[in-house]
Amino acid sequence: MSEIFQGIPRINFEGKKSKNPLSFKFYDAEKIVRGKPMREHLPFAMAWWHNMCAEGADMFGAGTADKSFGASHGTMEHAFKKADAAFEFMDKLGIEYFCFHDADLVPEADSISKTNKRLDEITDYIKTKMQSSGKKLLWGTANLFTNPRFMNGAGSSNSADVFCFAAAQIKKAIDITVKLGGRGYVFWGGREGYETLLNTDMRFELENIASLMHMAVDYGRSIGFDGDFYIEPKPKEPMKHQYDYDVSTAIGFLRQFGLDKDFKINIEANHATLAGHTFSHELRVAAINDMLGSIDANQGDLLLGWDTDEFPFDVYETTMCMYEVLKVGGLKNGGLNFDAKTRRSSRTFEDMFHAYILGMDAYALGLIKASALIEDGRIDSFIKERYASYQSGIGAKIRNKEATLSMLAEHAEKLGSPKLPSSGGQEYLEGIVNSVLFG
Ligand code: XLS
Ligand code: NI
Ligand code: NI
Repeated sequence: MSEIFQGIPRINFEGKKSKNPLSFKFYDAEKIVRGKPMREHLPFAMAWWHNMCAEGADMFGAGTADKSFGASHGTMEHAFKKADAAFEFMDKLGIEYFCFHDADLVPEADSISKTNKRLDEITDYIKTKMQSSGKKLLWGTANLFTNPRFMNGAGSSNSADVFCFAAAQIKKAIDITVKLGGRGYVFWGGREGYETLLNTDMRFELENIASLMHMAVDYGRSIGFDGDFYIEPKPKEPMKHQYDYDVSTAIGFLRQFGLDKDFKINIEANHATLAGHTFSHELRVAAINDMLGSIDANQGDLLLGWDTDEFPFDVYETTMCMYEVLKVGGLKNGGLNFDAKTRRSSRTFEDMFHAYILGMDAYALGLIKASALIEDGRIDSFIKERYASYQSGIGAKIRNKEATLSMLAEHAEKLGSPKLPSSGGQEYLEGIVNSVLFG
């Protein structure tokens, strides 16, 4: 098989002084951090859709990049070429995992059974490539938003036929995920949401989405899928309101419909900021609910109100992300999927490599710095001290659920006027972060 990314060598770690753009400055796969090699802390995944398919088209202009890989678009030959490109790409970068939608792998045929045959063919091929390269599938999913039939959503569609079509696609996407040993299956809401409440029965739609997810879980478990199902929250875009608005909303939904044992959350950095939260906030909400599953590791532009899916470079953000990940003891079945695309004018193959090197190095730095923050220990001890009034006396009674409202009122009466709480220390703590990052 001929080399696709000609002139691009295997990317090696050369250290922070290197000026070679095709080398890692911080990502050193085998380097041990907190007892584990970096590659285990950072299970990087390549997103098939942005990397192998997207050619830079946006709402205002056509594509600028050529990802035909020498084949014609819309053919199975192209599908195979994309697979060749994907494996060569992962190999050159030392990326262990990948993620896909069904529609990223093959062009859709005029019936679901013909599309499914194409999926069988391509996944046979991908499976052989996985066996010879050791690459693994992080998660699979179904694209239930691009085809016009999904204009009103999939599980939330007003058409029962469309609902069935979505079910058929999910069934096949779970089949191929299991066939390739995938560790996860994602539901990003796509068009599950509404444009106007005037035409929407919200309760009805939410119930239907939950039924579809229950059927997916039952089916997946029946064919031996023992990985995690994920919801990937996003507040808006393409719909005015997306039902899986943010982590809290998704967890509420999962608990309401009894799906919380099988599902975790796949958190995307750019979706967090679209929801008006920090990335860390979303990670923390998932973490405290034991729902931190996997991460779509991109970043947005705070001046743009949409999902720009940029490659992450902001080390402050990657540090705070890895801080949350280390605190929960790492991602179990999850990984760091670069659901990110190069900018429209970064149109060459070389740009794709620069982008992944940027993202992988940003996360390696984040890991190193987050680990240093934890070892430094000042933040942890500040937090412990901050809540010290609950360690004994009336505070301990509150924590142990031994207190009654009258007991507390009595305590308050004796106090006269309580002392003001201790300082929040924000500036002190921010200074610690900077000294660990740049000291
Ligand atoms: C879109 C989503 C999508 C999911 C997978 O905004 O991020 O790419 O990750 O369907
Ligand atoms: Ni996104
Ligand atoms: Ni995503």
